Amino acid sequence: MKLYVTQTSPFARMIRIIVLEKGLGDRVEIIPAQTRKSDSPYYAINPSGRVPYLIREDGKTLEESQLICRYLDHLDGQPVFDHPSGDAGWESRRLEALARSMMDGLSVWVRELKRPVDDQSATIIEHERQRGIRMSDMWETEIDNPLMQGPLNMAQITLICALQLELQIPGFQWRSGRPKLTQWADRIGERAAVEQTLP
Ligand SMILES: N[C@@H](CCC(=O)N[C@@H](CS)C(=O)NCC(=O)O)C(=O)O
Repeated sequence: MKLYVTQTSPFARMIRIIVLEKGLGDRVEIIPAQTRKSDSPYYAINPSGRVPYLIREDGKTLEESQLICRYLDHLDGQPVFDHPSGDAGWESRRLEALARSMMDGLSVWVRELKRPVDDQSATIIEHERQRGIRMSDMWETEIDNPLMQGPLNMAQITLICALQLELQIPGFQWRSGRPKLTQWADRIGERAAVEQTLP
């Protein structure tokens, strides 16, 4: 299989974590894509121009990080990142959605910072900075949830990829005054698959 990524995309990083966690390194070739450039040759491979993008062994193609994570997790018939059944499943989905919401906002912020300084919107940056503060406060409370403290799951993978966008966004200073979230991120950050996929 071929997996198209950029080294800095948090969405693509989630897939790279799954590849390592599931020991799929021999089956998935990771290929850097040139995104956000007019006439990029990548557009002939993926018309949307986005990453992550997976070309399966049967030639079918998949976009969207959640779908690709799920597909790769199910390849061996022993998924470990599926949501549990019943009430725990709703809780797990709720947490994943919150983490994803945070990542979506931070991705807008990163995208803005990558534009030429004169083209950047101070309004958008401030809007996303405020969202980042509110959501970091929320996670300082939610991080006590047993699903965030138990075995690695999609909510945890999404949240660590979002929080570690601190490496790409100098203004995203979420650690100060949030000791529980800091301790959690430092612990998850030591996991081999997380460490090895740092941007
Ligand atoms: N909802 C998508 C988001 C993917 C996405 O926004 N990828 C960005 C990189 S972080 C991208 O490829 N941007 C290039 C573009 O917009 O042309 C997912 O979860 O995979």
